[in-house]
Amino acid sequence: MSRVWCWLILLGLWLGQASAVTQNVGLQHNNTCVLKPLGRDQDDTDQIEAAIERCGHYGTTVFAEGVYNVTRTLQWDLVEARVDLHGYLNFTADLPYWMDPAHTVRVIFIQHQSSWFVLSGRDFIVDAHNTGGIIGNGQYWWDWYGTATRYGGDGRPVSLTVYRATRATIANFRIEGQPFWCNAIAESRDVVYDGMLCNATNTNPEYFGDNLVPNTDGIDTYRSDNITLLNWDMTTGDDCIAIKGNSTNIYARNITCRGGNGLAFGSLGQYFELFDHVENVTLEDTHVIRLDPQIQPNMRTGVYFKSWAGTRIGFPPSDGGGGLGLVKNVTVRNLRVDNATLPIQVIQRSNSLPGNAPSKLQFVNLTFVNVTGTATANTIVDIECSEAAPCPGLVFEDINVTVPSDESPAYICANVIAPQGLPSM
Ligand SMILES: *[C@@H]1O[C@H](CO)[C@@H](O)[C@H](O)[C@H]1NC(C)=O
Ligand SMILES: *[C@@H]1O[C@H](CO)[C@@H](O)[C@H](O)[C@H]1NC(C)=O
Ligand SMILES: *[C@@H]1O[C@H](CO)[C@@H](O)[C@H](O)[C@H]1NC(C)=O
Ligand SMILES: *[C@@H]1O[C@H](CO)[C@@H](O)[C@H](O)[C@H]1NC(C)=O
Ligand SMILES: *[C@@H]1O[C@H](CO)[C@@H](O)[C@H](O)[C@H]1NC(C)=O
Ligand SMILES: *[C@@H]1O[C@H](CO)[C@@H](O)[C@H](O)[C@H]1NC(C)=O
Ligand SMILES: *[C@@H]1O[C@H](CO)[C@@H](O)[C@H](O)[C@H]1NC(C)=O
Ligand SMILES: *[C@@H]1O[C@H](CO)[C@@H](O)[C@H](O)[C@H]1NC(C)=O
Ligand SMILES: *[C@@H]1O[C@H](CO)[C@@H](O)[C@H](O)[C@H]1NC(C)=O
Ligand SMILES: *[C@@H]1O[C@H](CO)[C@@H](O)[C@H](O)[C@H]1NC(C)=O
Ligand SMILES: *[C@@H]1O[C@H](CO)[C@@H](O)[C@H](O)[C@H]1NC(C)=O
Ligand SMILES: CC(=O)N[C@H]1CO[C@H](CO)[C@@H](O)[C@@H]1O
Repeated sequence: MSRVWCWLILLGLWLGQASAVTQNVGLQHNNTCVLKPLGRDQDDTDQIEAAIERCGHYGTTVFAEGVYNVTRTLQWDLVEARVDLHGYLNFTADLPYWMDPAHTVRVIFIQHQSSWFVLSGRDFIVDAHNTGGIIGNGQYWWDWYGTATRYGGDGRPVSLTVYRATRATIANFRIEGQPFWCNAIAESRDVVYDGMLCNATNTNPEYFGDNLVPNTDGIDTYRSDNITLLNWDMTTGDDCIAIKGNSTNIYARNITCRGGNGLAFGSLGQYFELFDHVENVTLEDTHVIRLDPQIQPNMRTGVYFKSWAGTRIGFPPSDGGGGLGLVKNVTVRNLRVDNATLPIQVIQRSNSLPGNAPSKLQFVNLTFVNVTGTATANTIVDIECSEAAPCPGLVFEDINVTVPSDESPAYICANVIAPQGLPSM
């Protein structure tokens, strides 16, 4: 017997449910599908697909609490729909299966990243109520690689990919143990994430003291406009938020980054044939926290901007460079760093070798307001813009970071165009 129960509910009840959310979801249909986990050793993938097929357009899908066994990719096309994901989608800990390129999808253009779960469509809400989301079985993946080098685009799947989505909300979502990037959003617009937890924490003592979890970025944004990130708690070994090419009108507030590389813009300029345009980004009330070094030794930057050099070396996904671009009007306000290595950085030579041409990708009008906390070294601001594209319009206001007591704070400013009346540096 099928464990998917679908039935029609009264319009009044539908309105009652819809009013609890902030988005305008249409009312053409009113299907509701309810699922519960099939239980031990059963595969839930079929019933999940059937429910989304039936209720993913103009309907509601309710997952009861519990753990759902997912054994292959999920691609949800949602239109004027709601999903209440009270439980967890457990993507099997079967690395050889997922690493077979035939078993994931490659909708993310940049670095040809792979995905096992893709949300697309328009006017939808996925609410995991802080009791559900994704189990990524990350420990299995991290142990598998151990300290071996990983490569971007090698097929490790992004946990939650939002692709070609418009007017969507993802709420109260938990991702436990992302093997690779926790989230990616690509080719989407008008999307709000409110409440997101990602946790890549190694618990295997064999690797204590190592960063076993590289590439476990909180989110990468690409070719997307008007994206809001609220109330995020990220434990990672890499970038907490990575704003990549053609991300515009991005707003983030109340973001906690535990371990990793902090807030990132980039890398940009990896594709020599593409222009990376980033404009209107505000990140506020962000907090970067160093973890126990046995668990995560890395807490590199508070916020940093990175571009590839002007010379291309190889091709993406792993290599590249030589791309043009413009990043303008970025505000980072109320950033607190707890023992970050370097609170603020601009660096334009990812992967660069001596003698490579300087980057022509330019950073313009970056504003830093109210940056507080502690740093583990004495350089608290390191701005190394490219001599081929010096940075105008940098503003620093209320920067108050404490350095180790026996040192005095230092600043590096290279290729910065000073405001009128002051000498450039
Ligand atoms: C998931 O489903 C597969 C296929 O039926 C099964 O072999 C496996 O034991 C299930 N896993 C869990 C955790 O139930
Ligand atoms: C998720 O599935 C894996 C097997 O793929 C299993 O080992 C693990 O216990 C499951 N997690 C939960 C919380 O059920
Ligand atoms: C940005 O997206 C939000 C959420 O979908 C929407 O309410 C808002 O109108 C959008 N802003 C613009 C300028 O389109
Ligand atoms: C992340 O997971 C680790 C290990 O399970 C746990 O100790 C830690 O409290 C979790 N962090 C958050 C913020 O939930
Ligand atoms: C910030 O986000 C966290 C979840 O990461 C939440 O628990 C907390 O209430 C939020 N704080 C504010 C002021 O909204
Ligand atoms: C960004 O948008 C511009 C203008 O539409 C386009 O020329 C460029 O190729 C895009 N870059 C990327 C990385 O998609
Ligand atoms: C800069 O971006 C912010 C939003 O992040 C916006 O409110 C402001 O109007 C933009 N300023 C300019 C000059 O475009
Ligand atoms: C940036 O914000 C300004 C002010 O709101 C707006 O005029 C401009 O169109 C925005 N830029 C982009 C790329 O959306
Ligand atoms: C930062 O380092 C200081 C000095 O080593 C230590 O006392 C403090 O607990 C650290 N804070 C965090 C959040 O790691
Ligand atoms: C500066 O940021 C901190 C949090 O990082 C906040 O508590 C404080 O109120 C902010 N100060 C101002 C003047 O906004
Ligand atoms: C940078 O900001 C200044 C002053 O706010 C403004 O005049 C200028 O047009 C901005 N530059 C760009 C490239 O947006
Ligand atoms: C009460 C109500 O609006 N019922 C509608 C539910 O949706 C079906 C189509 O899926 C309509 O035929 C009903 O009128």
